[in-house]
Amino acid sequence: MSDRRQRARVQGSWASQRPQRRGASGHGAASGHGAASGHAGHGAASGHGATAAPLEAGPRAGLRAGPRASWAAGLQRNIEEKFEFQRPPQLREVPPERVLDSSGEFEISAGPSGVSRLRLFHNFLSTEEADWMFSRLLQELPWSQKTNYSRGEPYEEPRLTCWFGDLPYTYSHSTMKANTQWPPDLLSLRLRLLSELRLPLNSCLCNLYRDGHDSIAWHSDDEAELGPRPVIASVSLGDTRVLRLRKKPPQAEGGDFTYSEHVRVALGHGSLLVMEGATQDDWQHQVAKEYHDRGPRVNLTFRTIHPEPRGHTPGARGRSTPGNLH
Ligand SMILES: O=C(O)CCC(=O)C(=O)O
Repeated sequence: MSDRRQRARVQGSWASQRPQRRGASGHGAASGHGAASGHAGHGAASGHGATAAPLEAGPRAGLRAGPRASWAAGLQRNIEEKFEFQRPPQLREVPPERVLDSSGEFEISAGPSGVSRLRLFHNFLSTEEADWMFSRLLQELPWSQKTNYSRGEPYEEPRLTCWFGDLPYTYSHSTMKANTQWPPDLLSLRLRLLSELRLPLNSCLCNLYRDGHDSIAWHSDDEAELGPRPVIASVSLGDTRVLRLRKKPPQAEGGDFTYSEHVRVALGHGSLLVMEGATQDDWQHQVAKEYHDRGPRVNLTFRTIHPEPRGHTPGARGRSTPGNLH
């Protein structure tokens, strides 16, 4: 018998074999098996038993029935295995990063601590205003490198900073002294923000990223002197850098940000980003180092510093990334 015909018969026997598994010895089965068993050298009746046995009695019966029946039984088992549906394990997906590229108001989360909101104004300053402000502030501000502390160890913050405000400001276990000598350009920008945003911004942390290697690590602006639900109004000048935000994971996840939501905003020359609501409670942000050329960038983060009821306690509540390493 040709191999093809033989396979057709074997398959036919399987087709009629199925009902028998519940105990019936149907005629269709007998005729099909008769032909197959004839080839194996048995009578019709024994042939029926021989092909039925491997299906019901396992591999030992297959041995009795000869190699072909055993092969058929093995194949039948494979077919049955194939049809067994197994639900794939539920894989937890990393949420895609949300990119904010147009000006507007964005609710980035809403939870027990409230709504976290970003407001982005790409052209808050005209190019002319931004160019003027950038060249003036780059030259005139008293930039210096701050020494921070992580687990008691000092490290140089990889950017230059200066501080303006009636009160001191402490972050990363190092204090910037009160400084009321506002340069006129910075003061006029603060007054413009006061009138346009109607926020009592009384202080400014100025940051200079000299090139792509300067950065600020993941943190929240959540120090005690910023009070509850701090608002940060951040004006950028110079080269574009990317600000990333990541949602703080629930406590049960033990500080693992793998599955946290992420938001990305490119902050260009003359842009204003306002972070408000629960953003500092529920999210962290960073400006990461970049490995291609970046020119200098000045970032002015206007904020409201509150007098602390029991006087200033440096680092009463710290930035929330342990170590805050860069
Ligand atoms: O440079 C920026 O855009 C962010 C600065 C910042 O997060 C900070 O100084 O707290």
